Amino acid sequence: MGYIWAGKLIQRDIQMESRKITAIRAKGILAPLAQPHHTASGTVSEAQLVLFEIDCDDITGCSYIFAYSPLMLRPMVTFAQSLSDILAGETLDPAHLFDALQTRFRILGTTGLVGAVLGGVDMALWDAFAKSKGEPLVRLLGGRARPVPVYESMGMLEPDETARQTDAAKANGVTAFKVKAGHREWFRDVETANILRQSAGDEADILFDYNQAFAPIEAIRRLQMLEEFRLGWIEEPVAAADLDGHAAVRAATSIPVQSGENWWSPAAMKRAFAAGACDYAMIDAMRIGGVTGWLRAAAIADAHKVPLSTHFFPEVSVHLMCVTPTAHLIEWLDVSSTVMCEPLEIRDGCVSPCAEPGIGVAFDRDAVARYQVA
Ligand code: SMN
Ligand code: MG
Repeated sequence: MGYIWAGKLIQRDIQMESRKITAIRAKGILAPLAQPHHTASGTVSEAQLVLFEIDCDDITGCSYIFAYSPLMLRPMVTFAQSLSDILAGETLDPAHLFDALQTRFRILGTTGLVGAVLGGVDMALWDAFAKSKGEPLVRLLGGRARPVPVYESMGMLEPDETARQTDAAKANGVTAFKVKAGHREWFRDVETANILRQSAGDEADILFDYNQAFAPIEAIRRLQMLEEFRLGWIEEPVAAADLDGHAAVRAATSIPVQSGENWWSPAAMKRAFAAGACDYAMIDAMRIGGVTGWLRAAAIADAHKVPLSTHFFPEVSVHLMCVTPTAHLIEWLDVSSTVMCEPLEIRDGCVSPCAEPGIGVAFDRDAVARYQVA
């Protein structure tokens, strides 16, 4: 594309405008976690990741997704690689391609494996697009990079380990602390809230995550025993899809209800808000539809003035939080540093977007070779 300026034809760098997708590579990784992450609904004991590298002519977009089971790695890799049949030769237009892929898989459905992989593709395409413009994603989206406060996300731990991990995070400037709760015995939750409040301090934000473990009546019963600890939120007290159950819990407790990591689209957020399911929202960049889905969800959260936090994927999420009007807290739960060239780091309780072009995801080749299983 060219244009006339001052009587001369200025030949724009058409390369910038017309990069085409030329290859999609996906790898399945099983990497160690610092420790198993126990929740009321199961344990995550390894980092089961699918790494994406999408070549767009001379630029490669990178991203990763979380598979939640080693059994999902090979099917996700196979599906990701097969998308080159659809995407090869397409121009690098991430939002357009997101909508085209959503339409393509509408009858099948874009949740689960399909939704996860499409979210990873979207994040990689936006990484490539930002690189093609020479900008970190936050700048490409018209935002200003800034430190965003994190919440330390801990598993279901013994009291002394809860205290130790809280103290370590506090030393790094963190002021918000989440634990997985929903122990079999109700009094262990009370014990956990007590130790967390004592370790974190009176001013800190202490957060509970029940990971969908209870029926509304049991969640309400337990929360009545926790009111004194001033929890900042109770996350997924009942099944993620039980919006009326969330609303019932919300009506019965003064503790704000948090939900959203299991929303597979901005429309799912809209339905939750319409049902009065939550006071806060937290979205997962993979599940919500990558960067494209996030931007649309952030607009819905803004329209409802709902504070928006993140689930996993801090590297890309921190760029997006800088352009999220109701940005709240970024989850800090490390599942990616073992395969990153330059892992994201907390400074003074915050993380910041990368300064280099893209989303800040680049894989360590040796680590990938060490942990690749699919
Ligand atoms: C969570 C879910 C799945 C694996 C680890 C942690 C949790 C969270 O719900 O909010 O991080
Ligand atoms: Mg959670």
